[in-house]
Amino acid sequence: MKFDKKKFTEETERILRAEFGSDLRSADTRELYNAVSKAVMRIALPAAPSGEGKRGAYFSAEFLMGRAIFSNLLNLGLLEDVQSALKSVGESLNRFEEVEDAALGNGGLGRLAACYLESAATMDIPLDGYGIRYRYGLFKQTFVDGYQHEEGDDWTRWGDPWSIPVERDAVIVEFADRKVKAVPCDMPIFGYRNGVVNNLRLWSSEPVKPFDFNTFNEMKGERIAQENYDVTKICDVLYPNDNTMVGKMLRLRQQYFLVSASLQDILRKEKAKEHDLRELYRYRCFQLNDTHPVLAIPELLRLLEREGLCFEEAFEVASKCFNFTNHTIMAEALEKWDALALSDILPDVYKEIVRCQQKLESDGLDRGQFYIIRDNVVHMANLAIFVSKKVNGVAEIHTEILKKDTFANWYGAFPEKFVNVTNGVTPRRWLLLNNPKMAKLIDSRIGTEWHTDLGQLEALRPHIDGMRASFRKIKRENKERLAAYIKAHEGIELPPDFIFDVQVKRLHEYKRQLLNALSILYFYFGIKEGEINSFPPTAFLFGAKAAPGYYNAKAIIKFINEIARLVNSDEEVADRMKVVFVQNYNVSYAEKIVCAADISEQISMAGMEASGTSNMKFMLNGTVTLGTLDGANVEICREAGEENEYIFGATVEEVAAIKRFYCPREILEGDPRLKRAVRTLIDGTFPDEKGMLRKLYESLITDYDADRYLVLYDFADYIRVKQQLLHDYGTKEFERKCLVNLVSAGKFSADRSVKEYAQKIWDLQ
Ligand code: 26Q
Repeated sequence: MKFDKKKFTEETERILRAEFGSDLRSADTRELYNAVSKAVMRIALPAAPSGEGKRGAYFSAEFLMGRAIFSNLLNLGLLEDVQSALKSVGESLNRFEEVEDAALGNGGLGRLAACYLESAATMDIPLDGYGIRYRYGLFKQTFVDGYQHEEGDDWTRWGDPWSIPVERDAVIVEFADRKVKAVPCDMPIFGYRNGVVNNLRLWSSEPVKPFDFNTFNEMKGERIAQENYDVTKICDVLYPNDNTMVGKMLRLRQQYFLVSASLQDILRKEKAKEHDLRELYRYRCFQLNDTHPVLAIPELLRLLEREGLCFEEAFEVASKCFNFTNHTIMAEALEKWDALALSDILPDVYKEIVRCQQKLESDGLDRGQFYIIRDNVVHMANLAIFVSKKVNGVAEIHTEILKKDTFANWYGAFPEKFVNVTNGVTPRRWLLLNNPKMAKLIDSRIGTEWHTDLGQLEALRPHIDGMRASFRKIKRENKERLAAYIKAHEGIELPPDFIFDVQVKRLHEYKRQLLNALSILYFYFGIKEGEINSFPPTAFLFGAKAAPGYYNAKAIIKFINEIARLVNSDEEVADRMKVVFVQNYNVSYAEKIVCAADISEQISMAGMEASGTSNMKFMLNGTVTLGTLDGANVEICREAGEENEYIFGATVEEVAAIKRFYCPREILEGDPRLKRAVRTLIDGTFPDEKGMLRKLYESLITDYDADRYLVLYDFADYIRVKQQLLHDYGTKEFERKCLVNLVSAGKFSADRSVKEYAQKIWDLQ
């Protein structure tokens, strides 16, 4: 893109004057942010939208976009130009680090959607996102006395200069008890330096009727306010659950609102082009991002029948348009709805679901094994599998578990539906943007084609030894930068020459942050008791949000914060250990952390983590994995060689057998120091006025199904491998491992993933 510095500065000044009455000298950060972003939008947006051909739609309740400004500038090729233009007027892009993240997602599934949109635009694949424009994104987290506190996330506090409201495309969404207006707001998705602009369309809810002044004057104002409130409430807030299901009716309304608005919008456009809706599959395909948007299936049936198709015809179209991605094997995260509640709120949609159930029966599928509705519960995953053309898992091991276990019956009946597409991450945000010096180092050795063809990193292999010194220096600088940020935001000092051992992800028992926490106490007591004499200086870093209603997850946060306080205030270990749990871990924090880590902790119980995607981000930045053979870790090992990772713990095959005779108490009795660490949950070492830590203890030792996730079972092996890793750190061999990880990361580009979707599933291009 040709950049005219003078024009850009003039445009920025014009916007400052017209919208804020300020100028470049007097503008505050918010004003400058808006003016710069809008000036860029004017340069970057094409005059006409992209044209013909089949398009894919990614339906997702979550898009965890993060901050737009830096990645948009990078992709438009304007990052350096805008930086220098601002510099010449005494300003800096760094000021925009204060800008809020768009956190319209919880974790992996939402971030994956964001990476896929960016990669699709970069790969010139016609894919648009459809989601909800939550008024408040994922809550902001602080710690008070070590407990998590949540606050609303007003992510548009400074406006949203990267979005365009499109009032003319508004549609009406009908529930049994009320109608709602859905108004779209479009976020352009810029491909990396290729001129492609795809779209993310996010819907907001508004009252249908414009404000009625007469009724208001007749003193019914209160009632109107109430009605408007109910309606707009649909998009108020993102549900902060990750991998657990809570059957909230408002969530049902959110989901229907999203899919009904999106499908009406799409059908309207197809009709305007005079396309025959019986052939919709020639023009459109829909990816269902987990069970959350699966109501799209009965909604499409309903809409097509309204257009004159019979059920059989509509079903045929739907079964060629829809595909379904599963992101979890946990039963509690698969959406289910109470049939009565659903038929109350969405009677016509429910009727379509009933017809799908009838079709399933008339197709001769055994009612005992195959059902969409059973005991008055609607199983959205089953509906998705029955109707979709393809069903995919997100890593090889995960897809195998789906086929053998979770959906074994469906796989038996429809083997051709099941495919794997291993997740990926966009190398633009997760290397070029977050680690520019490393990117430059790579450029200097192999050029820049790897930016859009990550497999080319392989060409670095012969350069590994020659890059070690520069790699070390860059990693060190990234650690200094992170340490300064943590000092400023958490008030804790981390010496950059410490090993940075990092676990960042949502807080969930299956992810086993508790295993990591207990290992820290174990090392700490070992040092204090004089049993561990040499321990390399290590900083243990955590970042995680717990769902506000997830009691044990919150207890684990409290536990780790108490461990941090104990360790960090103990002079005796100050030169060997630090522990920090950063507050409000989000995409922007991740960008700073991922490039500064020495160890990537991926320690879920085998079989539980569908893929993981931070594992890929760390790998791409030259970090070894300390992990189990779970999710994409398996493929990371295959790509980099298992000898370059630190693998421990029970395998999926072993887990089931272990659980049959498992007794966590026996393990404690066999390891006094582990016992001491576990007993800190109940022995008064830490304040526990709410009894949270005691509950954690019970979940590990005394509950029925105690230690469900084999924390204690895997403990000894974890310690063994972690000690080996800490011992290896700093050697030539270890640095080689880091670089082998980086050069082997090619497979984990989201570019590869979206191309696989386009070929195996969407039949695009
Ligand atoms: C469901 C019903 C009601 C309320 C909430 C939910 C809900 C919300 C979010 C269920 C699941 C999620 C999110 C799941 C998720 O993020 N899964 C992760 O997806 C990643 C991308 O595929 C994988 O890498 C992770 O392994 C997986 O945990």
